[in-house]
Amino acid sequence: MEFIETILGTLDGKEVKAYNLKSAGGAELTCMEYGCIITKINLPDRYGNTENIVLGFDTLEEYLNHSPYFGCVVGRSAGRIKNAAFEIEGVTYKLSKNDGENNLHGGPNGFHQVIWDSAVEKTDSEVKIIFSYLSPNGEEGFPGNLDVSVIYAFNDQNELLITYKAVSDQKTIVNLTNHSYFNLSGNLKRTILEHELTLPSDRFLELDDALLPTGRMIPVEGTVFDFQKGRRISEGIESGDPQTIMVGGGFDHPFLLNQKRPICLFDHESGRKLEIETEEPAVVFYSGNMLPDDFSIRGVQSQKHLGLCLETQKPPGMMDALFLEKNQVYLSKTKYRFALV
Ligand code: G6D
Repeated sequence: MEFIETILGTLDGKEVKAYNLKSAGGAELTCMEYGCIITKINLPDRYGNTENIVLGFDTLEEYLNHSPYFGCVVGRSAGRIKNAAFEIEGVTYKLSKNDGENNLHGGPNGFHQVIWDSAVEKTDSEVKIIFSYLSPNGEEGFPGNLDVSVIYAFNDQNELLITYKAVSDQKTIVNLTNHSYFNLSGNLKRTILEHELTLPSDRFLELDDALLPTGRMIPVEGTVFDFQKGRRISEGIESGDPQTIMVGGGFDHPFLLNQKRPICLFDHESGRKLEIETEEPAVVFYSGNMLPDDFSIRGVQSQKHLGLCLETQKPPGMMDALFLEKNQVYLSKTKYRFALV
Protein backbone atom coordinates (compact mmCIF):
# COMPACT_ATOMS: atom_id res chain seq x y z
CA MET A 1 0.00 0.00 0.00
CA GLU A 2 1.51 3.30 -1.20
CA PHE A 3 0.68 6.40 0.83
CA ILE A 4 1.10 10.12 0.12
CA GLU A 5 0.05 12.99 2.41
CA THR A 6 -0.28 16.48 0.97
CA ILE A 7 -1.71 19.86 1.95
CA LEU A 8 -4.62 20.49 -0.40
CA GLY A 9 -5.12 24.08 0.69
CA THR A 10 -6.11 26.36 3.54
CA LEU A 11 -9.64 27.05 4.73
CA ASP A 12 -10.55 29.53 7.50
CA GLY A 13 -6.85 29.77 8.31
CA LYS A 14 -6.52 25.99 8.79
CA GLU A 15 -4.47 23.72 6.52
CA VAL A 16 -6.49 20.90 4.92
CA LYS A 17 -4.60 17.63 4.53
CA ALA A 18 -5.33 15.19 1.73
CA TYR A 19 -4.31 11.53 1.59
CA ASN A 20 -3.66 9.42 -1.51
CA LEU A 21 -3.63 5.65 -1.02
CA LYS A 22 -2.65 3.13 -3.74
CA SER A 23 -3.42 -0.53 -3.14
CA ALA A 24 -1.38 -3.44 -4.49
CA GLY A 25 -4.71 -4.54 -5.98
CA GLY A 26 -4.69 -1.68 -8.50
CA ALA A 27 -7.15 0.67 -6.75
CA GLU A 28 -6.44 4.21 -5.55
CA LEU A 29 -8.35 6.30 -3.04
CA THR A 30 -7.94 9.99 -2.23
CA CYS A 31 -9.65 11.67 0.74
CA MET A 32 -9.25 14.87 2.76
CA GLU A 33 -9.88 16.45 6.17
CA TYR A 34 -12.63 18.79 4.86
CA GLY A 35 -15.83 16.82 5.41
CA CYS A 36 -13.83 13.52 5.42
CA ILE A 37 -14.52 13.79 1.69
CA ILE A 38 -13.52 10.93 -0.61
CA THR A 39 -12.43 12.92 -3.65
CA LYS A 40 -11.39 10.09 -5.98
CA ILE A 41 -11.46 6.29 -6.26
CA ASN A 42 -9.53 4.97 -9.26
CA LEU A 43 -10.23 1.40 -10.39
CA PRO A 44 -9.27 -0.65 -13.48
CA ASP A 45 -11.99 -1.89 -15.81
CA ARG A 46 -11.98 -5.32 -17.46
CA TYR A 47 -9.77 -3.92 -20.27
CA GLY A 48 -7.13 -2.56 -17.86
CA ASN A 49 -8.19 1.10 -18.01
CA THR A 50 -7.80 2.67 -14.56
CA GLU A 51 -10.45 5.41 -14.16
CA ASN A 52 -12.22 7.36 -11.42
CA ILE A 53 -15.58 6.03 -10.18
CA VAL A 54 -16.83 8.75 -7.84
CA LEU A 55 -18.02 12.33 -8.38
CA GLY A 56 -15.44 14.72 -6.98
CA PHE A 57 -13.14 17.65 -7.58
CA ASP A 58 -9.40 18.38 -7.38
CA THR A 59 -9.70 21.71 -5.55
CA LEU A 60 -11.23 22.86 -2.26
CA GLU A 61 -12.80 25.85 -4.00
CA GLU A 62 -14.93 23.63 -6.27
CA TYR A 63 -16.27 21.78 -3.23
CA LEU A 64 -17.15 25.10 -1.58
CA ASN A 65 -18.88 26.37 -4.73
CA HIS A 66 -20.61 23.33 -6.20
CA SER A 67 -20.67 20.14 -4.15
CA PRO A 68 -24.05 18.58 -3.30
CA TYR A 69 -22.38 16.50 -0.56
CA PHE A 70 -19.91 14.80 -2.93
CA GLY A 71 -18.02 12.11 -1.00
CA CYS A 72 -18.56 13.58 2.45
CA VAL A 73 -19.46 12.25 5.86
CA VAL A 74 -22.96 13.47 6.73
CA GLY A 75 -23.90 14.32 10.34
CA ARG A 76 -24.91 14.80 13.05
CA SER A 77 -27.98 13.35 11.36
CA ALA A 78 -28.27 12.12 7.77
CA GLY A 79 -31.57 12.67 6.00
CA ARG A 80 -34.43 14.96 6.84
CA ILE A 81 -35.82 15.85 10.28
CA LYS A 82 -39.43 17.06 10.06
CA ASN A 83 -39.99 20.70 11.01
CA ALA A 84 -36.27 20.85 11.90
CA ALA A 85 -37.12 20.00 15.50
CA PHE A 86 -37.19 17.08 17.90
CA GLU A 87 -37.92 16.54 21.57
CA ILE A 88 -35.87 14.85 24.26
CA GLU A 89 -37.25 14.50 27.78
CA GLY A 90 -39.73 17.36 27.31
CA VAL A 91 -37.18 19.75 25.79
CA THR A 92 -37.68 20.78 22.13
CA TYR A 93 -34.48 21.27 20.13
CA LYS A 94 -34.75 23.53 17.08
CA LEU A 95 -32.42 22.92 14.13
CA SER A 96 -31.66 24.91 11.00
CA LYS A 97 -34.36 24.78 8.33
CA ASN A 98 -32.05 24.19 5.36
CA ASP A 99 -34.52 22.19 3.27
CA GLY A 100 -37.87 23.99 3.21
CA GLU A 101 -39.37 23.62 6.68
CA ASN A 102 -37.11 20.69 7.48
CA ASN A 103 -33.50 19.98 8.47
CA LEU A 104 -31.35 18.11 5.93
CA HIS A 105 -28.06 16.32 6.63
CA GLY A 106 -27.31 17.96 9.98
CA GLY A 107 -27.85 21.52 8.75
CA PRO A 108 -25.87 23.96 6.58
CA ASN A 109 -22.86 23.70 8.88
CA GLY A 110 -23.07 19.97 9.43
CA PHE A 111 -20.18 17.54 9.44
CA HIS A 112 -19.72 17.88 5.66
CA GLN A 113 -18.42 21.42 6.29
CA VAL A 114 -16.05 20.58 9.16
CA ILE A 115 -12.27 20.44 8.84
CA TRP A 116 -11.64 17.25 10.80
CA ASP A 117 -8.40 16.43 12.59
CA SER A 118 -6.68 13.35 11.20
CA ALA A 119 -4.12 10.73 12.11
CA VAL A 120 -2.68 7.79 10.14
CA GLU A 121 -1.96 4.17 11.03
CA LYS A 122 -0.12 2.06 8.43
CA THR A 123 0.80 -1.55 7.86
CA ASP A 124 2.27 -3.04 4.66
CA SER A 125 -1.20 -3.95 3.36
CA GLU A 126 -3.53 -1.38 4.91
CA VAL A 127 -3.72 2.32 5.75
CA LYS A 128 -6.18 3.78 8.28
CA ILE A 129 -7.05 7.47 8.20
CA ILE A 130 -8.58 8.36 11.56
CA PHE A 131 -10.68 11.54 11.35
CA SER A 132 -11.86 13.08 14.63
CA TYR A 133 -13.97 16.03 15.70
CA LEU A 134 -15.54 17.35 18.90
CA SER A 135 -18.96 18.77 18.00
CA PRO A 136 -19.79 21.23 20.79
CA ASN A 137 -23.09 21.20 22.69
CA GLY A 138 -25.70 23.08 20.66
CA GLU A 139 -23.83 22.92 17.35
CA GLU A 140 -26.44 23.23 14.57
CA GLY A 141 -29.03 22.95 17.39
CA PHE A 142 -28.13 19.43 18.54
CA PRO A 143 -27.64 18.83 22.31
CA GLY A 144 -24.54 17.31 23.85
CA ASN A 145 -20.80 17.60 23.35
CA LEU A 146 -20.33 14.83 20.77
CA ASP A 147 -16.89 13.24 20.45
CA VAL A 148 -16.94 11.64 17.00
CA SER A 149 -14.44 9.73 14.87
CA VAL A 150 -14.62 8.28 11.37
CA ILE A 151 -12.00 5.74 10.30
CA TYR A 152 -11.29 4.95 6.64
CA ALA A 153 -9.34 1.66 6.45
CA PHE A 154 -8.23 0.93 2.87
CA ASN A 155 -6.37 -2.32 2.05
CA ASP A 156 -4.58 -4.20 -0.72
CA GLN A 157 -7.72 -6.27 -1.42
CA ASN A 158 -9.40 -3.07 -2.71
CA GLU A 159 -11.67 -2.87 0.35
CA LEU A 160 -12.65 0.27 2.22
CA LEU A 161 -14.01 -0.21 5.75
CA ILE A 162 -15.62 2.88 7.27
CA THR A 163 -16.06 2.81 11.05
CA TYR A 164 -18.15 5.51 12.75
CA LYS A 165 -17.78 6.06 16.51
CA ALA A 166 -19.41 8.72 18.71
CA VAL A 167 -20.21 9.41 22.34
CA SER A 168 -22.12 12.33 23.88
CA ASP A 169 -22.34 13.77 27.40
CA GLN A 170 -26.10 14.31 26.87
CA LYS A 171 -28.83 12.34 25.13
CA THR A 172 -28.86 13.46 21.50
CA ILE A 173 -29.46 12.37 17.91
CA VAL A 174 -26.75 10.75 15.73
CA ASN A 175 -27.10 9.14 12.29
CA LEU A 176 -23.86 9.13 10.27
CA THR A 177 -23.20 8.06 6.69
CA ASN A 178 -20.95 8.65 3.69
CA HIS A 179 -22.46 10.48 0.74
CA SER A 180 -20.20 9.34 -2.11
CA TYR A 181 -21.76 9.43 -5.57
CA PHE A 182 -20.67 6.34 -7.49
CA ASN A 183 -20.45 5.99 -11.29
CA LEU A 184 -18.71 2.74 -12.31
CA SER A 185 -18.48 3.63 -16.02
CA GLY A 186 -15.11 5.32 -15.40
CA ASN A 187 -14.33 9.05 -15.57
CA LEU A 188 -18.09 9.73 -15.77
CA LYS A 189 -18.24 8.61 -19.41
CA ARG A 190 -21.87 7.43 -19.00
CA THR A 191 -24.69 8.08 -16.53
CA ILE A 192 -25.66 5.47 -13.93
CA LEU A 193 -28.92 4.59 -15.72
CA GLU A 194 -27.64 1.26 -17.04
CA HIS A 195 -25.95 0.28 -13.77
CA GLU A 196 -27.49 -2.82 -12.20
CA LEU A 197 -28.35 -2.54 -8.51
CA THR A 198 -29.12 -5.36 -6.10
CA LEU A 199 -30.63 -4.37 -2.72
CA PRO A 200 -31.31 -7.02 -0.05
CA SER A 201 -34.51 -5.22 0.95
CA ASP A 202 -38.19 -6.19 0.81
CA ARG A 203 -39.60 -2.83 1.95
CA PHE A 204 -38.92 0.87 1.35
CA LEU A 205 -40.19 3.99 3.13
CA GLU A 206 -42.80 5.96 1.24
CA LEU A 207 -41.99 9.69 0.96
CA ASP A 208 -44.28 12.71 0.85
CA ASP A 209 -43.80 15.69 -1.45
CA ALA A 210 -41.32 17.23 1.02
CA LEU A 211 -39.30 13.98 0.73
CA LEU A 212 -40.12 13.13 4.34
CA PRO A 213 -41.00 9.52 5.22
CA THR A 214 -44.79 9.23 5.65
CA GLY A 215 -44.38 6.34 8.09
CA ARG A 216 -45.64 3.76 5.58
CA MET A 217 -43.32 0.85 4.79
CA ILE A 218 -44.13 -0.32 1.25
CA PRO A 219 -43.39 -3.91 0.12
CA VAL A 220 -41.15 -3.80 -2.98
CA GLU A 221 -42.78 -6.96 -4.47
CA GLY A 222 -44.15 -6.26 -7.95
CA THR A 223 -42.78 -2.69 -8.08
CA VAL A 224 -39.71 -1.04 -9.64
CA PHE A 225 -38.41 -0.74 -6.08
CA ASP A 226 -37.77 -4.49 -6.07
CA PHE A 227 -34.00 -4.73 -6.43
CA GLN A 228 -33.78 -8.07 -4.67
CA LYS A 229 -32.68 -9.92 -7.78
CA GLY A 230 -30.90 -7.01 -9.49
CA ARG A 231 -32.44 -4.36 -11.70
CA ARG A 232 -31.15 -1.61 -13.99
CA ILE A 233 -31.72 1.87 -12.56
CA SER A 234 -33.34 2.99 -15.84
CA GLU A 235 -36.29 0.62 -15.32
CA GLY A 236 -37.44 2.61 -12.30
CA ILE A 237 -36.92 5.96 -13.91
CA GLU A 238 -38.92 4.99 -17.03
CA SER A 239 -41.70 3.39 -14.95
CA GLY A 240 -43.80 6.46 -14.21
CA ASP A 241 -44.26 5.19 -10.64
CA PRO A 242 -45.61 8.20 -8.66
CA GLN A 243 -42.94 7.78 -5.97
CA THR A 244 -40.17 7.98 -8.59
CA ILE A 245 -41.76 11.04 -10.21
CA MET A 246 -42.19 12.86 -6.91
CA VAL A 247 -38.48 12.65 -6.05
CA GLY A 248 -37.47 14.24 -9.33
CA GLY A 249 -37.37 11.22 -11.63
CA GLY A 250 -35.69 8.30 -9.92
CA PHE A 251 -35.07 7.16 -6.37
CA ASP A 252 -34.33 9.02 -3.12
CA HIS A 253 -35.78 6.46 -0.75
CA PRO A 254 -34.74 4.66 2.41
CA PHE A 255 -34.77 0.87 1.94
CA LEU A 256 -34.97 -1.41 4.98
CA LEU A 257 -32.17 -4.01 4.77
CA ASN A 258 -33.66 -7.25 6.00
CA GLN A 259 -31.46 -9.89 4.33
CA LYS A 260 -27.91 -10.91 5.25
CA ARG A 261 -26.29 -10.33 1.87
CA PRO A 262 -24.45 -7.37 0.37
CA ILE A 263 -25.75 -4.44 -1.62
CA CYS A 264 -24.31 -4.82 -5.10
CA LEU A 265 -23.77 -2.26 -7.87
CA PHE A 266 -22.55 -3.54 -11.26
CA ASP A 267 -21.69 -1.88 -14.56
CA HIS A 268 -21.92 -4.46 -17.38
CA GLU A 269 -19.85 -2.45 -19.85
CA SER A 270 -16.78 -1.90 -17.67
CA GLY A 271 -17.12 -5.02 -15.52
CA ARG A 272 -16.66 -2.94 -12.35
CA LYS A 273 -18.58 -4.14 -9.29
CA LEU A 274 -19.09 -2.56 -5.88
CA GLU A 275 -20.32 -4.65 -2.95
CA ILE A 276 -21.42 -2.94 0.27
CA GLU A 277 -21.84 -4.77 3.57
CA THR A 278 -23.21 -2.77 6.47
CA GLU A 279 -24.29 -3.11 10.09
CA GLU A 280 -26.90 -0.41 9.47
CA PRO A 281 -30.58 -1.34 9.18
CA ALA A 282 -31.27 0.87 6.15
CA VAL A 283 -29.76 2.47 3.07
CA VAL A 284 -30.96 5.59 1.24
CA PHE A 285 -30.63 4.99 -2.49
CA TYR A 286 -30.42 8.36 -4.23
CA SER A 287 -30.09 8.24 -8.03
CA GLY A 288 -28.75 11.78 -8.47
CA ASN A 289 -32.11 13.21 -9.58
CA MET A 290 -31.24 16.71 -8.39
CA LEU A 291 -27.67 16.95 -9.65
CA PRO A 292 -27.30 20.48 -11.04
CA ASP A 293 -26.02 20.97 -14.61
CA ASP A 294 -24.26 24.32 -14.10
CA PHE A 295 -20.74 23.10 -13.36
CA SER A 296 -18.28 20.55 -14.69
CA ILE A 297 -16.60 17.70 -12.84
CA ARG A 298 -13.02 17.17 -14.01
CA GLY A 299 -14.11 18.32 -17.46
CA VAL A 300 -17.43 16.43 -17.59
CA GLN A 301 -20.60 18.53 -17.47
CA SER A 302 -22.66 17.63 -14.40
CA GLN A 303 -26.10 16.28 -15.17
CA LYS A 304 -29.03 14.39 -13.65
CA HIS A 305 -28.20 10.73 -12.93
CA LEU A 306 -24.44 11.20 -13.38
CA GLY A 307 -23.89 9.49 -10.04
CA LEU A 308 -25.83 7.56 -7.39
CA CYS A 309 -25.54 7.37 -3.60
CA LEU A 310 -26.02 4.38 -1.30
CA GLU A 311 -26.13 6.04 2.12
CA THR A 312 -26.16 3.35 4.79
CA GLN A 313 -27.81 4.63 7.98
CA LYS A 314 -30.64 4.32 10.48
CA PRO A 315 -34.02 4.83 8.79
CA PRO A 316 -34.69 8.59 8.54
CA GLY A 317 -37.91 9.65 10.21
CA MET A 318 -37.86 6.79 12.70
CA MET A 319 -36.74 9.12 15.50
CA ASP A 320 -36.46 6.38 18.15
CA ALA A 321 -33.72 4.77 16.04
CA LEU A 322 -31.72 8.01 15.97
CA PHE A 323 -31.41 8.73 19.70
CA LEU A 324 -28.06 8.20 21.41
CA GLU A 325 -28.19 8.07 25.18
CA LYS A 326 -25.73 9.95 27.40
CA ASN A 327 -22.36 8.09 27.38
CA GLN A 328 -23.77 5.39 25.05
CA VAL A 329 -21.20 4.45 22.39
CA TYR A 330 -22.38 4.87 18.78
CA LEU A 331 -20.50 2.30 16.69
CA SER A 332 -21.26 1.43 13.06
CA LYS A 333 -19.28 -0.23 10.25
CA THR A 334 -19.81 -0.31 6.51
CA LYS A 335 -17.47 -2.14 4.11
CA TYR A 336 -17.09 -1.30 0.40
CA ARG A 337 -15.47 -3.99 -1.76
CA PHE A 338 -14.40 -3.02 -5.29
CA ALA A 339 -14.03 -5.86 -7.81
CA LEU A 340 -14.01 -6.78 -11.51
CA VAL A 341 -16.31 -9.29 -13.22
C1 G6D B 1 -31.50 16.00 -2.36
O1 G6D B 1 -33.24 14.60 -1.53
C2 G6D B 1 -31.89 14.60 -1.95
C3 G6D B 1 -31.03 14.11 -0.81
O2 G6D B 1 -31.35 12.77 -0.50
C4 G6D B 1 -29.57 14.23 -1.22
O3 G6D B 1 -28.75 13.82 -0.16
C5 G6D B 1 -29.26 15.66 -1.60
O4 G6D B 1 -30.09 16.09 -2.64
C6 G6D B 1 -27.82 15.81 -2.09
O5 G6D B 1 -31.81 16.88 -1.34
